[in-house]
Amino acid sequence: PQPTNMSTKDAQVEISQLQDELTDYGIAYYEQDAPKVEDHVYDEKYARLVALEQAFPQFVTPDSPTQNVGGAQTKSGLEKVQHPVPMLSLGDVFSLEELQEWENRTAKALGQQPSYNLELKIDGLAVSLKYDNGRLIQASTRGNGLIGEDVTANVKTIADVPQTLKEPLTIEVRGEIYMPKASFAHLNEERENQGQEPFANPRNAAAGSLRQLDARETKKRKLSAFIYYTAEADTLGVTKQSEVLRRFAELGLPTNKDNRVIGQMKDIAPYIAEYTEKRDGLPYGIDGVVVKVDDIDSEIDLGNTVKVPRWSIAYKFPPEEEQTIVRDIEWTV
Ligand code: NMN
Repeated sequence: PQPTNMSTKDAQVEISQLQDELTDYGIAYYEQDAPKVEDHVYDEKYARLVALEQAFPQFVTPDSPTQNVGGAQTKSGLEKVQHPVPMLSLGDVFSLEELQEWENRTAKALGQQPSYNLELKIDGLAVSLKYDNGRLIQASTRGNGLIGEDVTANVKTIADVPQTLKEPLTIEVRGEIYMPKASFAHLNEERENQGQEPFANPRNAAAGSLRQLDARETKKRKLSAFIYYTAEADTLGVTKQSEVLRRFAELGLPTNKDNRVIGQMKDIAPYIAEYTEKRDGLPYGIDGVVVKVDDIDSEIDLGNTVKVPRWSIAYKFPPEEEQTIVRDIEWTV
């Protein structure tokens, strides 16, 4: 039933049940790198919980998955790292109509129609990299957004990630560590040959590989990276997200070159169509398109909720037919 047609009692029961269920899925996904359900199942339940909590805000608890960035703060053996600027999650939408609603809210809050930078949503996990005078000094996972795990030694084995920037900058940058499709196929084949459980998808394989206690193991896994964010654009001397990406490339950081600036939201449709088509042929997995307000001052004006930025949203592709994960689900239940 529509949340608005529900009795308070029924809503309370369903909200509490969804909160528990999604928390449980989150632990398997973020902490154990072994999801119990496919992403679209999680996303549908999450969207339902958001709708219910909106209609019955009295049942929003501080520990609801809608109020928390999901992720392990530490795996035994990995040190904890504090994020002075929280690492957030991203809101998502599943249709052009929802994108348009998001754009309406954004334009209204800004009092004008902004330009957007479109980026591919890489199916990996977020990391923070700290450079001091151009030297890589720390790498960490997102964790719960405030506290993540120290994976410096592991990240240093990733060929794409420069140990030294081309300019001696002191800056924190963020991006996605991912496992290319070829590495993923190879790794799973090897695991199956050794009687180990294969990873459900490249994202979980990347997370499992990055969160190793022995960096030599990470090195064997052939991870890659795309860097896409900094809260310190002023250090780079630029004012737009699209320029941040260009500056990253100048610094020698790996960036994805498929971004595009659009002047109005309706121009997103051809981009989505293009990458829906190109998706299978890309050497890495993508699960959607990330829309970011291009102007950084506007981003700062819009700010963040406790969980997601207001200046960015992910459009997620419809689920793919091929279901490698199904077998894993049968094993876990
Ligand atoms: O929390 P972030 O990194 O923003 O990622 C959210 C994404 O992670 C969503 O797209 C969701 O589909 C996925 N996820 C999947 C599961 C699962 O059990 N398959 C659990 C938690 C998050």
